[in-house]
Amino acid sequence: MKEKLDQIKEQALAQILASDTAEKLNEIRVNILGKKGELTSVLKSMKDVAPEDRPKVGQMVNDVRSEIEAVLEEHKTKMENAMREARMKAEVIDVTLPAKKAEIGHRHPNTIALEEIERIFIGMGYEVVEGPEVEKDYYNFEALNIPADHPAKDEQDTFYVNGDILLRTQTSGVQVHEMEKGTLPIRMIAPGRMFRADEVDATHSPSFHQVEGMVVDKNITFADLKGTLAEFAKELFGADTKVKFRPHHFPFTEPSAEMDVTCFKCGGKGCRFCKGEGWIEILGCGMVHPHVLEMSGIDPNEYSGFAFGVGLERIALLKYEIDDMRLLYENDIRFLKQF
Ligand code: 2NM
Repeated sequence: MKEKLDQIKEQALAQILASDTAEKLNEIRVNILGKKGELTSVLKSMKDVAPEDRPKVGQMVNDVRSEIEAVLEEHKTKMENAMREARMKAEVIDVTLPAKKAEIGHRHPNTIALEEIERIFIGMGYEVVEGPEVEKDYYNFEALNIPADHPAKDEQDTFYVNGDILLRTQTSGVQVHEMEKGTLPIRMIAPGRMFRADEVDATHSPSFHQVEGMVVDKNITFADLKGTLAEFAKELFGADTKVKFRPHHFPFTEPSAEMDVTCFKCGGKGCRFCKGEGWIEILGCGMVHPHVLEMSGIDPNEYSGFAFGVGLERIALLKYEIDDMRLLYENDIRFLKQF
């Protein structure tokens, strides 16, 4: 009996020391100490032991059991410690490593210019209004005094969804929508994207942005237009900026003009930046055509208005001295971060 117990013990200890996972240890525990385990079966065979020897044998079995349990427990603790240590080693943080930089973006030059323009007009009491990029022919052309056979429609007869619906070629439709609401007076700017069938080069793109503006009220005159746009130019390009208006033609305004500002590099003397002119063209403007007011339900005998349109990219290129419009559309963060 003693040999049998010793053999069980030796075998158990060898198995325990050789096992390297909690599962294996548990398996050993069940195989030896469990209900159907080897040691338990020795207890079950006690009936074959002489009654006077039973206490001694029982004591021997219990001793072996205790010893195996102790070694099991000890090995389990050792294994757990080793595992924890390995995990800690794997999780070590090297605080001397350079941190990962969070790459945050940068506002686009267009956005910076737009926010500046919005700030100026909001300061003068204007509302910022947006409208659809996909527009009806009526709002893009007809309501702006550009009927189907008008020569001005030719060059803007560009991206059509169908015969009646198109990608807007100007943001003026937003002004028409606003006039149709019939709430007067109107003081608004309409920034947004527009589309023309232009080839890509340093100064052209088939998709670009405009900020148009419009005021409609009683007794609005060309003097209001001049005062407002002169103030706008001073705010945008500096207090010393002077403006000049040259006659022009737009179908939706009468009279119409283009506005130049004194070159903010040379102050008007003429330099490379303004190509020796001293002046830089920045926007188109005019008094809203009476017929345009009328078509949108406003009585031109009671109300008058002025309107203007600025190319946003043109302002961004000028203000930040960027010499190629294509740079604005590449979204290279190294380029954008300069402004
Ligand atoms: C420009 C130039 C001149 C303009 C006119 C209107 C409206 F809706 F009142 F008729 N909106 N925008 C206008 C006038 C736009 O862009 C160069």
